[in-house]
Amino acid sequence: MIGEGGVGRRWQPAYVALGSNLADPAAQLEAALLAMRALMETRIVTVSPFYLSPPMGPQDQPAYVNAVAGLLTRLAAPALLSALKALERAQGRPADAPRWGPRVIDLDIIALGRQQVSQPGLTIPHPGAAARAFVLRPLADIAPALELPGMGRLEALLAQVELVGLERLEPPA
Ligand code: A4P
Ligand code: MG
Repeated sequence: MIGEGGVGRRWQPAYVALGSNLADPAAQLEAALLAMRALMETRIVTVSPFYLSPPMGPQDQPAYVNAVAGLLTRLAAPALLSALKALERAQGRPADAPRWGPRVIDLDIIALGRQQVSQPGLTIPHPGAAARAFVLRPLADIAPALELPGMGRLEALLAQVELVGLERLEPPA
């Protein structure tokens, strides 16, 4: 049941993919994680290592730093999406940035509990997740036994993507 403000009663696991390729990408991910820690009705439980990954889409843009955060949230899917979009804007991402173009921060909901959501502006699991090594690899670091509803088990999905070019970054000392 969804209460006022999109807050559901039950805590659900959620996985959020983070990506940046502008203005010190690793620092952008750290800033987004800090902001996510302050989200209402939401706790960050775990964060994957950061990965450097070659750009998917237009190649004339810098490499990305990607990671996945594991959360527990009581927010319903639309409320979680608007909270994450607000964080993107607060971090300086223009609302009309080109698709697949460079960005200071991109926050995508990969999964929310066992939900399958398909509505204008929101699809869960994220439709791109199954084909993206820069999502699957960090996700497997924090949730190796996960199954993405309608897509399959993470282990099987991971076996089908090209991992070459993905470089795990050492955490800062
Ligand atoms: N949207 C629908 N479902 C979701 C969801 N599950 N989570 C809608 C988040 N958003 C969702 O997203 C466009 C719209 O998707 C949102 O308004 C939301 O309503 P966006 O983040 O505003 O735009 P975008 O990111 O430019 O488009 P898109 O299609 O989400 O791009 P991607 O898939 O995020 O790709 N290469 C590497 N190596 N690493 C990257 O992280 N990222 C991109 C962007 C391109 N190349 C990359 C990477
Ligand atoms: Mg996105």
